[in-house]
Amino acid sequence: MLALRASRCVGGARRLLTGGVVGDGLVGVSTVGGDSRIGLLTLQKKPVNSLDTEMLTAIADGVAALEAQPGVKAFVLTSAWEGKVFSAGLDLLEMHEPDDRASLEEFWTAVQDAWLALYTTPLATVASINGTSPAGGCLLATACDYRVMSENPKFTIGLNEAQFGLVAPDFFLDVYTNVVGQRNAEWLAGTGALLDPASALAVSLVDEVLPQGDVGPRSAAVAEKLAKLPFDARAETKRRLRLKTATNLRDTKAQCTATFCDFALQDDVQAALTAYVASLKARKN
Ligand code: CO8
Repeated sequence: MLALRASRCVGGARRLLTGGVVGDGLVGVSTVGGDSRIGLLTLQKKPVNSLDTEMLTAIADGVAALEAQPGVKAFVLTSAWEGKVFSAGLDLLEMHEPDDRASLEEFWTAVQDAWLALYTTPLATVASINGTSPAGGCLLATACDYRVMSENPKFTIGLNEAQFGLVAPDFFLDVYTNVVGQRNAEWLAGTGALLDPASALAVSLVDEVLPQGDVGPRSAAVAEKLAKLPFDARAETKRRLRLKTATNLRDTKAQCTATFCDFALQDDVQAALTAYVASLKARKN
């Protein structure tokens, strides 16, 4: 389990509020500006915070470490790659030509467990979306209680799976629908739309859009406000409101994993992944 590194934040309050690497793990666990009530979970896997099995496990462990830390009431989820990417989503290489079905099952279980950890934590959570956030990145953000996004129009957020021949799994769609509503979810996920920050705000996919430099401080301020509420009442209200969506996944984890593996191992799905991975490489050149 990751240890909380509050002591390493000394003199680093401003840096921690504005992004930056914390420690040497895939995920940094610390506190915001030395405030022991407000945790900071920093995604810091090079180069784009893609979510492979190891990263997903580190996220679940990071949430557990913050929950275990006495006094922590809320945390901010952010990326060390400020101005670039919050998370590029699930690691395409985990799904593309996997070694075997068992490794795919392990990966999908890690996706489920990381999401459940983030979605059901009794701590209050604020996503500080300081970069682009497609697909699995959007899933992480929508697991949080509040979302603050940078206004940079180059950044996008949404479930884009339909654009490249994949189907977003049920729990992705459930939480997306909870946030943007049925009609918006049908249209946006159905077309695989990635939204710029202003469009995301218009459908309540994010709660605030601010200049880059204000995103971290505002996220911390919202977390602070949430931390001041009576903890048990806020946490129990959250638990009740999220119970149905969380239970839907908890009760069907094995079936969800089997469905994902069956789907991902289809020839046409592997072909779609091959084409998409190649398009990312080609875009670079
Ligand atoms: N997984 C693995 N590698 C990735 C990913 C990813 N999701 N995204 C980028 N990379 C790699 C790139 O290929 C590149 O690798 P290399 O250096 O070896 O060529 C490296 O990371 C850096 O990427 P870029 O050069 O593209 O970096 P930029 O800063 O220019 O762009 C972006 C960053 C905007 C994030 C861009 O990389 C991008 O658009 N990535 C793809 C994002 C995406 O569409 N993610 C969806 C993943 S799928 C998902 O989350 C849910 C699927 C659920 C359904 C599954 C059913 C089978």
